[in-house]
Amino acid sequence: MKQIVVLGGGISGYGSAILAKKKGFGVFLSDAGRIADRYKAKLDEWGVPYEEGGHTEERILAASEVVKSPGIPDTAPIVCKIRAAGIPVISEMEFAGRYTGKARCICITGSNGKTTTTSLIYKIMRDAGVNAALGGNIGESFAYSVATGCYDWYVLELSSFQLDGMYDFRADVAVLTNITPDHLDRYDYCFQNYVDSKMHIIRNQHSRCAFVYSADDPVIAGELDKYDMRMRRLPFAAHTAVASGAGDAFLDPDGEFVARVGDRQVRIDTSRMKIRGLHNAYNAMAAALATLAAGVDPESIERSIYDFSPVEHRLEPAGERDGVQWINDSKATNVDSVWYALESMTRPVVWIAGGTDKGNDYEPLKAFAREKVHTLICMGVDNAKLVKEFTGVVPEVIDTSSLDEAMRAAQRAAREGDAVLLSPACASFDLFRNYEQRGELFKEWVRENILNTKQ
Ligand code: UMA
Ligand code: ADP
Repeated sequence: MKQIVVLGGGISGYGSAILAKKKGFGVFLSDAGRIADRYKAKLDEWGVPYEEGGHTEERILAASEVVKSPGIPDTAPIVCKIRAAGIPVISEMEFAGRYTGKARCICITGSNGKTTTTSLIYKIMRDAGVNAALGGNIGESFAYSVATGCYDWYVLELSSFQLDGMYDFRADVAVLTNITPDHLDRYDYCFQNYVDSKMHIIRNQHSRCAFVYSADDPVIAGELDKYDMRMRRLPFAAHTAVASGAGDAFLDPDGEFVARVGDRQVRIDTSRMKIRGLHNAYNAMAAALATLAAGVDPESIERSIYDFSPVEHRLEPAGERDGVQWINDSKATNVDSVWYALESMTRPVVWIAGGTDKGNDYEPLKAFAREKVHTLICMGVDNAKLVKEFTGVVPEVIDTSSLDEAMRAAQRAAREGDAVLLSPACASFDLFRNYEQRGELFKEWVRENILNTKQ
């Protein structure tokens, strides 16, 4: 009997293990750390043997194939040993992709905009009555959905870590939002390695598949000639002229776009969308093209796009009082996402940034900072770099070391008509558990100290 070993007992791992069990393989799950009680309960329920607190080499090296959780780097000693033993290592996506039957997949990747675009595509599909599941780098795992449900479409957000272990998997519709530097620590600090990983999204695509991508992105443009492009190419753009026989989308300077696939088209006035900014116009164009390619009715797509609200922690309105708007963009953990946040601001800005710097180059943010930001509040354990970079660029730079201190400074600095924007450009691990907690605490502070106080 084929023996599957699953490395990692988080969301990805327990889903893969349950799927392996369901498919009748011998299965063993191994986690170097602790497995959460809720995942253990699921593994017990399905009768999957597991270990935690370490990897037992003999059992792991007896595997015919290993399904590796995406958070485990290739440099982990156990992974090196598995490879040295000649045992294939695949990702959860590769594994689950073998058992989807006739279902088709829309797969979304990119450095920024994955979750927003994936959620929008999923909403469009569900609103149109399509039997679709959501998964990948968001929500429940793909493998768990395949094991426990029966769907016609899977809408999958894919991180580069998940794309890395995919070989035979094929995305029927692939969406690539953009490629800018991120996660370089997992790619030998070589940007091209990360780019190659993102481009795996089009692996194995044939002429009936579709590839939706940003034609404005110079990195993607530089990659296209390197690949055999038999699929239908569906570019979207706001700056670069696009004309693809199969279909395309273009945002005109008045903020309207037409997305066309074959002879069906979607027309959107982006000023009527609930998600704002150029980046969200890109995300909406990508979603429109992907769902047109999947055969959804254009009118239904238009309705869903207008109805779609920002995903939590992504330029999420957190409330308004005394003419000051508070905006939670805690998910902006890199420079490019902050660029789009500042780009979308139509009011003077009090900008809260900082956290764990990932070797950021802040230069691209300086033009918008000069134009729109009157106060930068640095919120982190070590703000020296941010303070140095923006002193002289922004009229006022304030150094703080806790959320409460930062929020009080923001409250003092904000004037009627301003926006207070939390868009950190940094990871959250110095002061917070993760970006979600940072965003939650921001919103809670606004509720308690701004919205729920007496006038
Ligand atoms: N572990 C080992 N051995 C090791 C190292 C870790 O056993 O050598 C164990 C840990 O103890 C832990 C488990 O591996 O119990 C964690 O695995 P994981 O980090 O892959 O986390 P999962 O809970 O399985 O979630 C993963 C994705 N996480 C990462 O890629 C870091 C989730 O994306 C994804 O939703 C889920 O699989 C389902 O596919 C999250 C994420 O943060 C949202 N993604 C990154 C991002 O968006 O930037 C890429
Ligand atoms: P991801 O899942 O790729 O991290 P999200 O949709 O969660 O993407 O958005 C992450 C951050 O990037 C948010 O701050 C959001 O406002 C910003 N963002 C969203 N879409 C784009 C885009 N197309 N280009 C650049 N930044 C974006």
